[in-house]
Amino acid sequence: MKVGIVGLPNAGKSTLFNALTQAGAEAANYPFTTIEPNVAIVPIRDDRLEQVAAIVGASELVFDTISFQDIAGLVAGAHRGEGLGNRFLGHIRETDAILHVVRAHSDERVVHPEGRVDPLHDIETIETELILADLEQAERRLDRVVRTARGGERQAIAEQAWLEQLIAALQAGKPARSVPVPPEAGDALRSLGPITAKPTLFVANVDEDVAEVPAAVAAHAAASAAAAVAISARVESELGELEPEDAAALRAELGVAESGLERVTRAAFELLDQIAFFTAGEAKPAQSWHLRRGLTAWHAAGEIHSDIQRGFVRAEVVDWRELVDGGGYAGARERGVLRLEGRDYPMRDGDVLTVKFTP
Ligand SMILES: Nc1nc2c(ncn2[C@@H]2O[C@H](COP(=O)(O)OP(=O)(O)OP(=O)(O)O)[C@@H](O)[C@H]2O)c(=O)[nH]1
Ligand SMILES: [Mg+2]
Repeated sequence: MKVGIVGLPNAGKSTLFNALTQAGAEAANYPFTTIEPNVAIVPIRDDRLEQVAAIVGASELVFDTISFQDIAGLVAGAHRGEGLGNRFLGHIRETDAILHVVRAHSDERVVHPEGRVDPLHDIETIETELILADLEQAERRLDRVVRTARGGERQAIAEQAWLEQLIAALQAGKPARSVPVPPEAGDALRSLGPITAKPTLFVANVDEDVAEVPAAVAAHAAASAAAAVAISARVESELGELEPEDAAALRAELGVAESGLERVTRAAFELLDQIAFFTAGEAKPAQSWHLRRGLTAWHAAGEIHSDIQRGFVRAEVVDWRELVDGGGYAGARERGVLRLEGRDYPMRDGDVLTVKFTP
């Protein structure tokens, strides 16, 4: 899962990025990778997988990962190349979701590019830039598609119609997600990658002693089918520098049970409608995976390996808690909680899956 971070300059993007990355590094003894200084792949630590691994005697833990891409702040005019932000907009076209950091803390020592703290206004500034950037991209794409459509190719004709509708919507200040792609247009959405079609998570960067998302931000998120969480980037980055036990103790004192990384990951899973499932065996790695809700054991097999999907015979499925309570696979089988399922079984969050396949 790839998440791109956007926001105004000084909103707290890099502070949050660093905190998320550190939290990932500390959450698991896992070599998180920094591909570039501003891209981090962070393990999604999952307590359930740890318990499953222990009960089946797995050799190691391999957590599913989430990647974050930090970009420079966007300013008004970014789509025309103002500031540094424009250069980075291209990087986030390939992400699955947008994490929009908005300043909501009142620390006067931190300069606000427009000299006042107004989260809703800031959100609108960024959203306008993203819409304009998508507009420019869509117009460029239309030029190309029109030529193919003239040749009478059906998919290009459908794509052209969609692009024209999309351009009109963007010009009216509406996000790309408001214009659904007709099935005849095939991969049009993926090839354009409009930023304003991506699911969005707002992170209100709040004062240390605030736990709630500002009302205006919450209302805006609700109106645009987005999610919102309140996080103090500063607190998270300070916690990230402590030993894990000390950080946990301090968190308990502050009354925030989950780390910023856990909250962001949970919100991203919900936003993208993903579930987690596990694979684990004795003396083998125990691993966590994600899958879109509603997809089947056959799709899950494909996540693990294309050969396993191709040779799919049946699935053995057990809920992680029942596996742990049963003391492992043998116990779970005795209790009758280890089920045989076919390829169409819809996977559930927390399922432990073993695929039987013919190589
Ligand atoms: N008081 C307070 N200061 C913060 C918080 N988060 C970030 N800051 C400060 O705000 C300043 C800007 O933070 P960055 O994380 O660099 O902001 P950014 O969004 O990455 O900015 P650009 O990269 O310029 O777009 C730094 O001095 C941070 O220490 C916070 O939660 N509380
Ligand atoms: Mg930054």
